[in-house]
Amino acid sequence: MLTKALVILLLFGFAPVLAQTRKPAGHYECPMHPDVTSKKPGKCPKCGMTLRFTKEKPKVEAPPAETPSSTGTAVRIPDVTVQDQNGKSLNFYTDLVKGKVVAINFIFTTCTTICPPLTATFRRVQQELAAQNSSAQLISVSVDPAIDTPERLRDFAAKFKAEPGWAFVTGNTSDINSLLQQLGVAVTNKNDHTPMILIGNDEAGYWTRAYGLSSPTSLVKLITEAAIRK
Ligand SMILES: [Cu+2]
Repeated sequence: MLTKALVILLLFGFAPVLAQTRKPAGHYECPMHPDVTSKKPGKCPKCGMTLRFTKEKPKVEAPPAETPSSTGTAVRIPDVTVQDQNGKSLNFYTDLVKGKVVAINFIFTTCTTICPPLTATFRRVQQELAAQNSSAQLISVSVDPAIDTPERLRDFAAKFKAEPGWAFVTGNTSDINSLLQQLGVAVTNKNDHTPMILIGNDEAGYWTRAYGLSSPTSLVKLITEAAIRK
């Protein structure tokens, strides 16, 4: 029965199948360049990263039409409860993002691949921002909240000589997962996490994405550009 039904549905194309069974539709997308999409797996022609399967977002999540952004990325920052590296409880949006210029990256402390260079890059970004008297804040969100306790994040922050103005955050798994999801960086396997950085000016409603392993100078430039948006 099922096979016959499938054959019939295949004959009539995929659209009716998807509509009738609500199977998740999707496409492959570059974690760095969401405008790069493909029906097949492959690599991003812009940055060479492996394209990631992305479920088509339900229509209800469509961003409000008036949201301005250079990349067309609408970012709504959830106000979930998080803990920083000092064990302080914070509301992500209200305490860390509201009214500020921020750069956010995504890390986990036991990562042996891209997190150390991502964090070292952020460290240099912080130094360059300080040299320019910038008030931009840095945020590193753990994609492994079950393991990354505030204590672990504190050690990690110390290892990379993070200065005040750089929050390392963790929280309960469901809060962090919903945060990652809404920021568009959720992954099923933490080892596949994105080297993407989100740079935003909350007051201006301006958000852009950057490759987290770009040169610190080019990231600082993007942050400075975000800061002067009105
Ligand atoms: Cu990593």
